[in-house]
Amino acid sequence: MAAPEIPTEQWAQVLEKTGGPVVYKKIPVQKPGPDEVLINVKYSGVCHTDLHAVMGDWPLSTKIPLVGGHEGAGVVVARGELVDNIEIGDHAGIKWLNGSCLHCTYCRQAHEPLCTKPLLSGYTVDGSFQQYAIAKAAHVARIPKEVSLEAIAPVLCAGITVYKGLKKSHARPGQTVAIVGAGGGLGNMALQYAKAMGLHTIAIDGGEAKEKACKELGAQAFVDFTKSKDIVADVKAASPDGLGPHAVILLAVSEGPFQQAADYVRPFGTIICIGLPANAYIKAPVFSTVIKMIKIKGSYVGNRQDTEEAIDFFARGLIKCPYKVVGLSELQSVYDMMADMKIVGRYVVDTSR
Ligand code: 8ID
Ligand code: ZN
Repeated sequence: MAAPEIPTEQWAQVLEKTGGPVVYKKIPVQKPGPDEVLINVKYSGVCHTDLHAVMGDWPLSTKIPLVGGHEGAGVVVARGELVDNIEIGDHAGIKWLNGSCLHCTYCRQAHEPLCTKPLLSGYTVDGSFQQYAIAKAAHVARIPKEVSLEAIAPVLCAGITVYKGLKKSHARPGQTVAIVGAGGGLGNMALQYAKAMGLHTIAIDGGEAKEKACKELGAQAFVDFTKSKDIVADVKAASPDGLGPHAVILLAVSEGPFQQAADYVRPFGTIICIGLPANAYIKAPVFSTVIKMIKIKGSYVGNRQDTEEAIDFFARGLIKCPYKVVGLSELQSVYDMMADMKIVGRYVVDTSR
């Protein structure tokens, strides 16, 4: 295949100071290093993590200036001289873990998200809110050509993360999982992955638009946290035998649910913490945690195998989540809606406009 023409300049959204706003401007196109690929990003999902990066509300600093974005789907247009396992023209994805050392004790055991020297897309290295982005070849997601690039973009973080979290919950087909923050980007994906894995779901979020979306995505029950007078009782009541869900997947960007889940998860159940509200703490009563034998775990994105599996579920047509496409130039307005909790599902930006 003839080498594609690569411009020297491109459009990007740049965070020039923590707190924002992001600035839509032209910046140079970088050249890939020996073990890297250059991806012509066509579409990128907007994850709440990108907003955390803008706000600087986590105890981990970002690079500045920063090009955000870590759900970028596109086409490989250049590769370094050491790269021999992905071709120019292949479809590929930029995910949160842009690269890892592949050498530390965690990488050696395939716990790559725990790498001691990780490169994080759109956080410690520039990400996918630009037309040409760089990633380590070992880590780029392989996307089958028949799959829509705009539809798969949100799988590259949201999909992988919730799929991994559901696996780590050890909930089995036929059991019930509560998805907290089900109306958001990760939440919508979690409802679809859970359904594909044969699980019943209780969706928890706020407002009629999110309720409608969650039910369309397969939620058996919806508990509205803005209306419920007793969330613990309502979630238990929504589980088939009233004992509570076998697992809880916490995706909300608020602290409350992280302090409530232990009260409604069923005995021997598992709580998976994924959402990352700023300055928040998890709380559980020692007595009932012990005698109910509850497990509380953190779950952080997924490794390369989880990535392959999450994409495979999508490619088989099992994951259909609604998303809205806007131009990359409109990214700041997406952040504004996200900060107001107004987004149902995911926004995807089209880098051509
Ligand atoms: O690897 C990881 N652990 C990982 C990967 C990707 C994202 C973690 N995250 C984190 C993000 O940084 C963010 O903190 O997961 C969180 C959710 O990301 P998102 O799904 O992209 O955010 P969103 O689309 O804004 O959805 C959040 C939903 O939570 C609901 C909101 O209404 C919204 O729909 N919510 C809130 I805020 N408070 C709630 C509550 N008390 C609630 N839902 C139920 N109960
Ligand atoms: Zn993300």
